[in-house]
Amino acid sequence: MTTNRTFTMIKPDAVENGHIGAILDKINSAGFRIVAMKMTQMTQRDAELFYDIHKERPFFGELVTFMTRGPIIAAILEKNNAVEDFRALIGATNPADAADGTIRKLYATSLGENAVHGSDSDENATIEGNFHFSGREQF
Ligand code: FUP
Repeated sequence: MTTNRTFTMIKPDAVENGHIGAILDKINSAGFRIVAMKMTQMTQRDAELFYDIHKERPFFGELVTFMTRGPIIAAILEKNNAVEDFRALIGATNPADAADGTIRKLYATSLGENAVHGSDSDENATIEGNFHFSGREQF
């Protein structure tokens, strides 16, 4: 398993608000190489599976509704220490707690609509990348 990759989504709020370009610029400027990228829209089933770990949480329904309401950018990123460095770049889950200069501080609107996803482990980076990019694509 590679340990120098992470998986991200630019979520529907950030796409709607016109932040794709600015967020990709932050990602590139921080030294991440974009290995694979696409614009797509998650189905309800996709979102339920992707966030299966949260299915018992009270916000699950809202999370699925939000993540399916418009297109997202899904991407696999490469850099040394990718998972940890990307989590630092995006900031805390709640933008109110995110450090200055982080992507969520700059572009997220709320805890529920927080602009970007970043994998929380090497294992999940692989699972989530495979979820969005089929084995037919080579990268
Ligand atoms: P993160 O790893 O920072 O993306 O955060 P989590 O995996 O804990 O949560 C996934 C998504 O669920 C968040 F991006 C937003 C949503 N969420 C809520 O809406 N309310 C909460 O209390 C926690 C998470």
